[in-house]
Amino acid sequence: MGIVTPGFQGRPRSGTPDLPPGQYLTPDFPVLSAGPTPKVPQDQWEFVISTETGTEHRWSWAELMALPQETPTVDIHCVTRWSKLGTTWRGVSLDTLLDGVESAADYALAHSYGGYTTNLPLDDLRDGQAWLVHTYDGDDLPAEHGGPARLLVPHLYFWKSAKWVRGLHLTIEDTPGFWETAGYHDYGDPWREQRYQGD
Ligand SMILES: Nc1nc2c(c(=O)[nH]1)N[C@H]1C(S)=C(S)[C@@H](COP(=O)(O)O)O[C@H]1N2
Ligand SMILES: [Mo]
Repeated sequence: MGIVTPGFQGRPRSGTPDLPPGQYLTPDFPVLSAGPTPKVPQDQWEFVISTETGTEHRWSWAELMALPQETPTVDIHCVTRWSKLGTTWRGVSLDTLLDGVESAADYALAHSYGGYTTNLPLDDLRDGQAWLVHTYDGDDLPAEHGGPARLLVPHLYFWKSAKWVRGLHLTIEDTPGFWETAGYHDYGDPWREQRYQGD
């Protein structure tokens, strides 16, 4: 795009330009969990990326903390219509974790302690778009918000940000997760209001 038209806005106008269609702002931080909160001590915690060939890459808590850390400030959007702008987290970029993982896979199925799953295209976890976070607003991530660590993929609806995440399965074929199997959209772009299958 070489020409900038004065006043042109790529996104539909609404009261708040950072708010996707159909969303409202909340100052709170609601808790949305489909089951009980698993308690995972840091010394028993591990994160595993397994590839389509069965190769496994593992990180202990100490190994995760030894990796380069980032402090993203991002907007989050839940499919139940609340959005929260400017949330600050700390954790490791998925670029760092995927670096050195050899795979021909196009998809990732995130799975959590407690059994929750959610699927994403692998490309959506790359290029500074996703993190494995352990800190929210300067404090340890509270268990109800996914501590010890959760996925943070803010450009998709927040159900894609698996709490208590324990690993990623990299797969050639797309495999729907918990909410996707229940009728939620496979991809979940808030700016295109991809809430449910068929949106
Ligand atoms: N393991 C797990 N991750 C999950 C969920 C869940 O029920 N279990 N809920 C998802 C949904 S629908 C949302 S909106 C966010 C809520 O995160 P929060 O409770 O920190 O606001 O977590 C997502 N990740
Ligand atoms: Mo949600």
